[in-house]
Amino acid sequence: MHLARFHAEPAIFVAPGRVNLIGEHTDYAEGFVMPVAINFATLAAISPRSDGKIVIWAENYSEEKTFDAAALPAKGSKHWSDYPMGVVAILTGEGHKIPGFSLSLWGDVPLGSGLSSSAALEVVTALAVLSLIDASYPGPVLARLCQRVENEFVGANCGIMDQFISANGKENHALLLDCRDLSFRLAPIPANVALVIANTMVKHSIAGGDYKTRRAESEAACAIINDHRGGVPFLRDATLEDLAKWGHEMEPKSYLRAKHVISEDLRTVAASEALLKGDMAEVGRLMGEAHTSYSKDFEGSCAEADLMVELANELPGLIGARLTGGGFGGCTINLVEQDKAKAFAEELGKRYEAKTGIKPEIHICHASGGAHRLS
Ligand code: GAF
Repeated sequence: MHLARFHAEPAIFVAPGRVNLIGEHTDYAEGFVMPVAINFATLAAISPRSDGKIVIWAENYSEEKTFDAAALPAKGSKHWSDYPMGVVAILTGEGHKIPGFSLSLWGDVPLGSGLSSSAALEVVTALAVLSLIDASYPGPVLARLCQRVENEFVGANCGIMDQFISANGKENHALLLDCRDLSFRLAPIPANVALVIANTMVKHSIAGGDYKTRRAESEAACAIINDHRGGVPFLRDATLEDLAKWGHEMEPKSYLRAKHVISEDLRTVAASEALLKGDMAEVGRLMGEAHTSYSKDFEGSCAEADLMVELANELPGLIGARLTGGGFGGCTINLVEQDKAKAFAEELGKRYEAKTGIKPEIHICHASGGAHRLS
């Protein structure tokens, strides 16, 4: 594809999407998350050009965009090219001189489904563009740069989770990340456990107002605790006792958002310990609690996702189910006994369609490695 279009042999890179097992809306509160890189990914093929242009072909949109490498846009324009061009802008801001190049992009991470197609696109572009100038960064630093693409160029106020797991995921493992210092530990996912991802087909976007509102509400609660006892710049530093003491001073919604975030951090660390011990029943139990908290206290779910979780809980083989990602739609993650996964996926799809009239996409996935060069 790249060779035929640009008449140049490319270097090829891949970066995965992700599913988060537990730890939702905790990353920007400097808390804990436990995502997994999945076998849906974005590929980038890159070759240098000598005319000073940046030409990007997006196979999924059948669209080509051309930019002048010497006159980069300063901000996004709500177009898919914001993600690759945001990477170029941030790397330029870091002092790299990025020459002209041709870039071909293709991906199978379902778009707008909460599986981090945008993070995969940023990370794969960063690897590709850095290869042009013989530069590289350690995975955690690369993730921070790509998060800045979202925050500073695209205008989405997200945390570090998605870029981090895309850059640093490990095959057959979940990654418990401390979003404060970016230290992490890997926990193996047992071979007899399948990751069944069920797309409600309700579109999800973190650029939308709900993500921002929830973040602001939880941060308002944090400010109240911090005013009382100091040392609480983020909800990561708050406790349930703090909430019990000062919750009555908070707007009711802020209180509930903070209750979710503080308790979610506790659940996420507990789930990682359970996973390390191979205690899958406990992991599943915590995922169930996390969904209830996400839905009832954080109000980050939607009727379709709640239904998908409820239906999953009726089926044989389920270990744990919850809505994954930024919320208000997208996918649920179901940990399912491997030998029951196929029947589980079929039955879940049927029952969901019967109740909603919507045909869901259900995928049996596995934990993949992080971003890397293919050739
Ligand atoms: C989205 C964001 F991009 C992440 O940073 C994270 O906040 C997540 O929503 C919610 O846990 O994926």
